[in-house]
Amino acid sequence: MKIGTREVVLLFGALAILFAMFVSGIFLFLRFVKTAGPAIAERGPAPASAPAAGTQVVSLAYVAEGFPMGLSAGQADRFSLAAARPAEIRVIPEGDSDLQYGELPLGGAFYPIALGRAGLYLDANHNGDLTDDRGPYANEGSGVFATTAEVPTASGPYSMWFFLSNMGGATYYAKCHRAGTFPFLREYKMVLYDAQPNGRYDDEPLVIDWNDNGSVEEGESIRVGQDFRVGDRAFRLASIDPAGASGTIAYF
Ligand SMILES: [Ca+2]
Ligand SMILES: [Ca+2]
Ligand SMILES: [Ca+2]
Repeated sequence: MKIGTREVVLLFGALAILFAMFVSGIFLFLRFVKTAGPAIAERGPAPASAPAAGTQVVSLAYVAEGFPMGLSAGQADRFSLAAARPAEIRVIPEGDSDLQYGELPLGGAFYPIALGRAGLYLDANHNGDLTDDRGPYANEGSGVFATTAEVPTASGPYSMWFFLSNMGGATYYAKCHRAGTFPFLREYKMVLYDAQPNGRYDDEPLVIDWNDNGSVEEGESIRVGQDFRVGDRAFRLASIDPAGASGTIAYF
């Protein structure tokens, strides 16, 4: 078969069209990749001020004194004192034998105590010996008996105002509290106070001073399980350590 000039021109023409289609295809592809780029970049990491969803543990340090944010103190359930010495108390102080005995309820434990002329004895180490612990705590009150006692619990110290109640028996309120900061956008002051005194903090609200005025207002007392917002972010107080050393906050 003889190939004429006409056929050669047609062949080169067809090749030229195919080549043009191939080149324009590459340009279209490159254009697509170029426009797809920024859309991927926009789905990158969120700004530093907005933490990813998850949980954060915030620490709350022991503070021995003060009524933070003007929080008011409640009294612990009253408990009785009696002259009969419990079997577990083996050693009592010499010269102070006319004692009234009882058990101080605190943080799920019971601390044997005795009240005598010298003041309050506390068997903090639970060994039945009232003479090898801190104390006795002398009367500091203007009534029958009241004193500041710092109980060394298993989870740390707990300072209280211990007193004999006008209603009978003994009771106390917390002198200590826990304090820390909630770090989101800026540092907000936080406090935990054992307002229903039982040596436990997981039954208390976490107070966050949103308006930084040193007192507690509506919306600043947050209970375990409660949601709250800072700006456009939602949070939940997931838990509070019974000993008050920390709180866990969930971010959404
Ligand atoms: Ca002891
Ligand atoms: Ca409590
Ligand atoms: Ca406030």
